[in-house]
Amino acid sequence: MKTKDTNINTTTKPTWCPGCFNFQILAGFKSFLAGELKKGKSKEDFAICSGIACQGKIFDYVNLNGLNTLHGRELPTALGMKIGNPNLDVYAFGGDGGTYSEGISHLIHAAKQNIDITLTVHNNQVFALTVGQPTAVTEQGYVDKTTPEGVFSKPLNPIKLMLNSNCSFVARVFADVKQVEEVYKEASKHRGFKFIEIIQPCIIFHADKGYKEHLKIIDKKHDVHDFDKAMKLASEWDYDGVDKGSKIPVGIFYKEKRPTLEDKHWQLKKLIKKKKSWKEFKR
Ligand SMILES: Cc1ncc(C[n+]2csc(CCOP(=O)(O)OP(=O)(O)O)c2C)c(N)n1
Ligand code: SF4
Repeated sequence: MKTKDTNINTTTKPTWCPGCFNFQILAGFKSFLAGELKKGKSKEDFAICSGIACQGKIFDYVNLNGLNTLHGRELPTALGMKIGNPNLDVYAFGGDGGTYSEGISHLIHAAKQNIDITLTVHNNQVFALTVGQPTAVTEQGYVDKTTPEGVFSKPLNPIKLMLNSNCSFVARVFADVKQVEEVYKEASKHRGFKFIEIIQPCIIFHADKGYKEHLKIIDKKHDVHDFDKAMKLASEWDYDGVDKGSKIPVGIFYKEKRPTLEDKHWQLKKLIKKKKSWKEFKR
């Protein structure tokens, strides 16, 4: 049942560290949501899910239906929600630890199958909730108690990974409320798997390494449908720190219109077309 309730705030007091960049992501997402509700969507059109992590607490601070699921399993949960009700706009939130380590196979297959959901990865380059262990995207040389001699391997480049996994919407922004709101607005116009990575420094275990000063907003003239150009842009920053001349492209790298997983299943297609739930399903 749809209601006219537009309150997206909860009464839960955030337990993020004061100044944590997750607050910017939360504010950007809420601004976007408020805009959608103003345009006529209702809260029941949305569902969210997150896992166990610092970032996963976002679930507690947004008053929408959803699930706080297992660490790194946001995507299978989101897929279940989408299949359970294909008319929902499903937003999954993961950390770089959960998404690029424990959940990496889910990520690749969600992109490959072009499931019509939105994934936000809060990338602070560490497992923050468990006190700062390196993830697949931590820079070389990073030292913590588990890795006293420093990370020796090069970080994964998730933008390249997503492009190579046939992801149909690939974007990266910095944890700045305006950038976050804007990227959600753009993503909401796209049908298919929307990958949004947000560079989110963790002020306790992985503070901003100067990234903010090196951001390069992707030129409006960039052809978002050109795969090779997207790859070239993705190669401009390898997540391995910054030096004087470094540029970190932010914005939309790539977009492609192609059938979604839902399009491949006539039952789901029918429910979407008729805006019906499974309860009302007729052959
Ligand atoms: C399958 C599984 N592996 C590991 C853990 C322990 N664990 C819980 S939160 C967490 C760190 C989360 O890091 P990340 O996903 O990067 O998010 P952040 O806390 O940095 O926001 C870990 C390792 C778990 N709960 N379940
Ligand atoms: S540990 Fe880091 S990511 Fe977690 S709440 Fe504190 S600043 Fe944010």
